[in-house]
Formats: sequence, C-alpha cells, structure tokens
Amino acid sequence: MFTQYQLPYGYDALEPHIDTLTMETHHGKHHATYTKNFNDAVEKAGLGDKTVEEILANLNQVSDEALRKALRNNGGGFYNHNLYFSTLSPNGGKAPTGALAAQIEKDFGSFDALVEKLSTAAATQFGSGWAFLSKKPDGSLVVSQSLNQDNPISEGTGNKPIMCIDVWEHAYYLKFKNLRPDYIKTLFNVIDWELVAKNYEG
Ligand code: MN3
Repeated sequence: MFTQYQLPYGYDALEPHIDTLTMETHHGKHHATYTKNFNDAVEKAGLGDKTVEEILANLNQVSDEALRKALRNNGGGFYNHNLYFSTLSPNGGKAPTGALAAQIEKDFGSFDALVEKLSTAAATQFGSGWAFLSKKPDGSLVVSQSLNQDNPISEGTGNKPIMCIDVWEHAYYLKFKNLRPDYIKTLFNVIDWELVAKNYEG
C-alpha cells in the first residue's frame, strides 16, 4: 500500500506564494486521487511487493495496455507529487549549499543559471506536464521536461529526480490563471534547497 506524502505544514503555510485553496485542492484532492488510483492499479497488476521506482522503471513489462497506462499515469502522479510537495517549505527560497551547490556550479555555471534553465523548461512544457532536476548515475545534474505524469525513471537512463515543478493548470490556475511564468517565478520562494540537497545526497 502506497501512502501519500503528508505535508509537515498547513495548507496555508506557503502563502502568499502558493495559496491555501490551491494547496488544499492539489494535495487533498488531486494527489489523493492519484494515490488511490495507483494503489488500485498496483493491486490489479499484482505488483504490491515492488517499489514505485521499480514499477515506473519497468512499465513495459506490464502486458495489459489499460493497466500499463493506469500505472504510468497514476504511478507517475503519485511519485511526482510526493517529490513536488516534499521539496516545498515555508522556509524555502534560499540557495543550496554543500555538495549540491558545488555540482550546480559545475554543471550550470551558477545557481541563477540553473533556476533560469528550470524555469524555461517549466514554462515551455506544452500542455500538462513537469520540469525535473535529476541526478545522473555519475552524480552530475540534468534538467528535463515531461508530458502528463511521465517521469525520468521510466526512461531507463538511471537518472534520479531530486526536484520537480508541476505545470499542470491545477497547480496554479486558481491564483495565477493563464500566467504560468508568474507561478514558476513565485514557486522558487518556497522550494527548499536543503531538502533537494538531501535527495541529491541520498
Ligand atoms: Mn499536480
């Protein structure tokens, strides 16, 4: 049984950057539904002994097409939102330090350059999807985009996502309406890079 990431802060804690109603709907409804539907699909597929990473990395081994699609969409939705919500915090917005900071400098030149690259990836993802920052097997970092709930784990590269930006309209439309770039800019005020650094080191 997969359990949804529980926020260590209230739905109103990310105000004024991310509004209460968006957090309540996004975590309490959308993410909860992905989690429930993922658990249903996992049970049907008999994959209860696997981790979500194992399931996402081996989708092509599920022969039933409808079930594979359910695992891909809801497994991705479950995993991506766990990652998204677990790197947000009212204490966010400060630049990373330590090993992650050094790697960012090496791969992107500066933290500001990484923020710009992630922002562009998020802003230019056509339709619903995500931008990801992932750690490659050699420890270097890469920025990517995905459609719908797809996740880098399913690409078979061994890359491990360490943070992500949700650009589905449900992540921002209540407050930012059509202004996705404004939401992305604001989101960086609540991304906690100390938490991202733990994902990088872990
Ligand atoms: Mn979402």
